Formats: sequence, structure tokens, C-alpha cells
Amino acid sequence: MPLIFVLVVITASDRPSLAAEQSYYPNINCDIQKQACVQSFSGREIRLNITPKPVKTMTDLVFYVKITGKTLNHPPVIDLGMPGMTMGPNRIRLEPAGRNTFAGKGVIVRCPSGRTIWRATVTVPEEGRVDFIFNVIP
Ligand SMILES: [Cu+2]
Repeated sequence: MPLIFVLVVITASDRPSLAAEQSYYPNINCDIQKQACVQSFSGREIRLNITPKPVKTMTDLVFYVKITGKTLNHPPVIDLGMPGMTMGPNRIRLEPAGRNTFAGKGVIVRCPSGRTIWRATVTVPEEGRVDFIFNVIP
């Protein structure tokens, strides 16, 4: 009897955190530790890469964005954030590095909660934005 009681308590207390994790993991859409990530958007392909790899927090990183289609008049920007958490604003300003290719430096901070899933929102001026969601090494 006491054993059964303990199991019920453990199962019940595990449920919220398990549900919380599952609500984040399916959102990962970018394997940034291994390769550049590509998303289609507004008739364009948006390619995001971050170096050096592995991509770690509290490290000087270079963010690259390459976009297919007609030439952009203004560079895109990247806003870094965490799904389900409000973090301080962290905008990566990109400079042209070739036709429709842009690069900029930034740092991904270490989250006090211990979570490692980050979101890079690439905004293409006057067209819209797309989210890349990936794991970072803390
Ligand atoms: Cu956080």
C-alpha cells in the first residue's frame, strides 16, 4: 500500500513538467548544431547559419542569413528569444556580405532556468518574419 501511494504522488508531480517539456520540443525546427537551417517564406528561401559550431551560450557568434529571390533593399534583422519565456531584447544587426547574404555578430545568453531552446526570428523588412527554433549548448 505505501509503495502504491508513493508511485501515484511521483506520477502526479511529474506530469506538469513533462507536459511543459513536450510543449517545447515539438517546436524545434532547426538542427543548428549540425547545419544551416532553411525555411520557405513569401516565395523565398531563408537560410540561417550560426558559427562556430557547436553553438554555445556566452560565446561570440556570427549569424548568417541568405535569402533567395529578388534583391532586398534593406538587410533583415534577427531577434533572439526563448519559446515560452520573456528574455531581454537581443537583436542581431546584419550587414551585407554578398547579394542577399548578410552577417552579424551576437551572443546568446545562458538562461537562468537551465532551458536551452532558443528562437531566432528573422525579419525581412516589409515582407514578414520567420522563426528558427533550435537547441543551444549551455
Ligand atoms: Cu530563458
